[in-house]
Formats: sequence, structure tokens, C-alpha cells
Amino acid sequence: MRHLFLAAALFAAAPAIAQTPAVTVENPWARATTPSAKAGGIFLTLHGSAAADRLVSAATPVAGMAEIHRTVEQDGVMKMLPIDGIDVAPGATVEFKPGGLHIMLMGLKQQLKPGDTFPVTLTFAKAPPITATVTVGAAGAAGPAMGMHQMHMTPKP
Ligand SMILES: [Cu+2]
Repeated sequence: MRHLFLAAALFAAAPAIAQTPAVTVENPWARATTPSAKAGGIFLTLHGSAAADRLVSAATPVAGMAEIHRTVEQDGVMKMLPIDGIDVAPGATVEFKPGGLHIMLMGLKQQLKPGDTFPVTLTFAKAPPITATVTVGAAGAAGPAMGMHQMHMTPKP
């Protein structure tokens, strides 16, 4: 009897089928910001599901706007460019990291302090949206804590 009950409970907890399998979001984190900062960045890793999908937008209550940015080098200067989405191929790993892909936060409504958490909702072309919890890293985590917009003006040494 006990085994039957467990099986029934597991079945009930199974996610609804017939939807595109979701991309997996791993280790979402943000850089700590200064009290006056209006911009920030979110970094995370996406793992593709069995089906091809595309991250098309991001939103968070802590910022007026969130954009998907990539970083390119033009004439020895690192620049950030907004992109309208990023493909996540089946089984692929897409890494958002400082100096590369990132979710740019503009119009920050609060300071991002180390240890704080906040939600980010990622919208995909096919699978339902995913809301993940972002943890604010220590100031200077994996790079300078200065606003990423600094990169627009900083020539490479
Ligand atoms: Cu950016």
C-alpha cells in the first residue's frame, strides 16, 4: 500500500507535459553596485533542453529595463551591444559572464548589496517563462565592481 501511495504522489507532482521542455538556468548572480549606480549586470548559465529555444527577453522588478547584451571588441575598445535574443540549441551551454554576454540592468531601483537576492524572469521563444533567483555577489566578484558602462570608455591596455 505504501508503495502505491508514493507512486501516486510522484505522478501528481510530475510537471505538465505537452509543453516545450524548458531551458535550465544555473547560478544566476549579479554584481554588487554602489548606492548611486543606475546600471548593473546579471550573469548566468543556460543549458539547452531537448528542443531548440531562444532567450528573447529578461525582466526584473529591481530595474526599469533589462536588456540582453553582448560584448564586442571594436578598434581595441570593448563595447556592449544590445541583441534581440540568443539561441539556446538542444543540449548547448550558453554562458553569460563578465566581459561577454550579460543581462544589462538599467534604471536600477535599488542598490544591489552582496548577499541580496532578487528575481529575474526570462522569456523564451517557445518554452514558458522562467523566474530565477539572482544572488548578488561580493563587490568585485569575478571582476571590477565598477559599472559595466565603464567598458565603453576604457581602451584595452
Ligand atoms: Cu551591457
